[in-house]
Amino acid sequence: MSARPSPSDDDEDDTGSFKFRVVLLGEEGVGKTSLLRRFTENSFDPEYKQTIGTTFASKSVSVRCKDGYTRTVNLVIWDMGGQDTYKELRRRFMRGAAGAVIVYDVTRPETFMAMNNWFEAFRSTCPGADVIICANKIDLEDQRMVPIEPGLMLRDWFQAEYYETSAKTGHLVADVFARLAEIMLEKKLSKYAEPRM
Ligand SMILES: Nc1nc2c(ncn2[C@@H]2O[C@H](COP(=O)(O)OP(=O)(O)OP(=O)(O)O)[C@@H](O)[C@H]2O)c(=O)[nH]1
Ligand SMILES: [Mg+2]
Repeated sequence: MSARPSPSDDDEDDTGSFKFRVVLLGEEGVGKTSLLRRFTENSFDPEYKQTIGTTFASKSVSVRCKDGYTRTVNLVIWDMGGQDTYKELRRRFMRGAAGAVIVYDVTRPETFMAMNNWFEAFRSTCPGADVIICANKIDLEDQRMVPIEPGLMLRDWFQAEYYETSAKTGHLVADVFARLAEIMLEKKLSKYAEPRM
C-alpha cells in the first residue's frame, strides 16, 4: 500500500476489464485508511497511524451489468492524509479520479461540517465523477453525535449515495466500493453506447 504508480486514466485494459481511479476524501481520523484496509485486506487496526502523503491499494470487483453481462472492474483506490491542507496537492491527488468516497466520522460533528469543502473541492477538480458519502464508525453507538437525518440531507444535496459503515465490523464497507464500481462502469458503458455524430 505504499509504492506509487503513475496515475492512469480510467480505461478498458487489454484483458477487457475496466480500471478506475478512486480517491478517499475526508478529515483526518475519520477512517479512510481503515476503510481501505478493511476492503482490500479484510483487517482492522484500532491504533491510529496518521497517513502522511498518499498511498494506494487496488482490488478487482465483479459487476453485474444491466445488459446481463458480468464485468471485472479494477479499482485503484488512493488514500491521502486528511491533515494535508495544501490545496494544490489535494487537487493533484484528485485529478483523473472517476469516483470518490467522501467520509465523515459520526462521533465527530466537525468532520460532518467539513464534508461540503471536500465535496466542492472534488467536484471542481473532477466535475463528471461520482461520489459516495460514507458515515463511518457506526459501531460506536454510544458516542454517535451525527444521526442519520443530516446524512440524508447531505445525500440529497450532493446527489450522491449514502452509506453508514464501520471499518471495525466491516459493515457495508465492500458494498460502498462495489456500488461505486457499478455506477462508474454503467456510466462508462452508456458513453460507449451513445451514437457517434
Ligand atoms: N470504532 C471504530 N474505529 C474506527 C473505525 N474506522 C476507523 N477507526 C479508528 O479511527 C482511527 C483513525 O482511522 P484512520 O483510518 O487512520 O483514519 P484516516 O481518515 O485515514 O486518518 P488520516 O490518515 O489522518 O486522514 C483509528 O484509530 C482507527 O482504528 C470504525 O469504523 N469504528
Ligand atoms: Mg489515513
